[in-house]
Amino acid sequence: MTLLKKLDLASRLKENPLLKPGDVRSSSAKMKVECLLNPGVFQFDNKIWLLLRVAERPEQREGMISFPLYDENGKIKILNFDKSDPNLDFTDPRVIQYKGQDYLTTLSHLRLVCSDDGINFYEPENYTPIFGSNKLEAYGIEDCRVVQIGDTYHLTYTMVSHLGVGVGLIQTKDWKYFDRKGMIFPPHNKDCAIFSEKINGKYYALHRPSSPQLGGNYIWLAESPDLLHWGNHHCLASTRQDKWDSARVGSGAAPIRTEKGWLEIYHGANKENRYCLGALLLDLNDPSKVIARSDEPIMESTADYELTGFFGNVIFTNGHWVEGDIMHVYYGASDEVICRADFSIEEILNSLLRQIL
Ligand code: MAN
Repeated sequence: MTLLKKLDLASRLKENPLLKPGDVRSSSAKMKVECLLNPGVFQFDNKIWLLLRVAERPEQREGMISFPLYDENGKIKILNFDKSDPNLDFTDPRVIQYKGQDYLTTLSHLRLVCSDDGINFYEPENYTPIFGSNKLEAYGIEDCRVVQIGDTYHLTYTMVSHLGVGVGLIQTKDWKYFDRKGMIFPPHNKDCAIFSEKINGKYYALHRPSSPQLGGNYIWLAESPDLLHWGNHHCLASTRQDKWDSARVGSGAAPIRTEKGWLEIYHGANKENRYCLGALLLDLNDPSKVIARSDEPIMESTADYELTGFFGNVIFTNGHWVEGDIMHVYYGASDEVICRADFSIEEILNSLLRQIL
């Protein structure tokens, strides 16, 4: 009898993809929604909510590349380039380079959708999107993690501009009024997830600084007295040569407290930009201690919608909610559509603890 290798631990919903670019309105008549991706997830008002990243650009004309950004007055400006221009590098569908300057091919904002069952989502009335609003967000805002501490939701998201990529913090209690706290981790940094509770009197966060020469794209831990000032940084997970996470790693949503430790779902990519998910287990009392880390991905692209799309072979998560042993993970597939896969927390923990026995 031939045993089929179980490819990953994820149970994908048969309803996937749950949301596609055509399912939400564009922010203006001039824009087209190109991708929906990487949602933050939270519970509010007895519903499950996603804070979607909506990536837009104008309808593309033959032979041209057109994309939006905010000018110095916060107004949308469209840049147009002829594809035959030798100064233009557009080999990556996500970024272009022109005369040494990097731009994004789409402009992202954050949009709220909600649901009673975690499967069928709609845009509620009277909740406004969150747009980039200052020069550090001139190329948009992306990939927001949401964590609730007491009655306050903390949003950590990527701020993008020609000055670099950093982490912004926004706080809200009602999802109507947003208190923007500015940049909490300066460039180059992204993938920041705040823990849902203090440990020994301090707040903790995972973050991902990048270092082009020494070091790389690694997951770090920081602590803070007030969520605004962060210090005592430790590197928790670096990339691993010749493995599925050889080029970059970055945290997903807030770690989940389990009896065995803090469980963190992270993404790892190799040199070919194939993004998979893995898990880290951190000590409950001292999260700078890594107890275990997945040797193999717990989820990798296998479904059609994960293999092809705006940027194929990508599974990227920054949001989940937990119901008993089940972790409902929402993820961007191929940087284009929103999907969900469910996992047994116990099964992930067993896969990690088996490795260290
Ligand atoms: C980066 C970010 C993510 C994106 C992945 C895969 O990590 O831009 O938003 O999903 O790349 O393209």
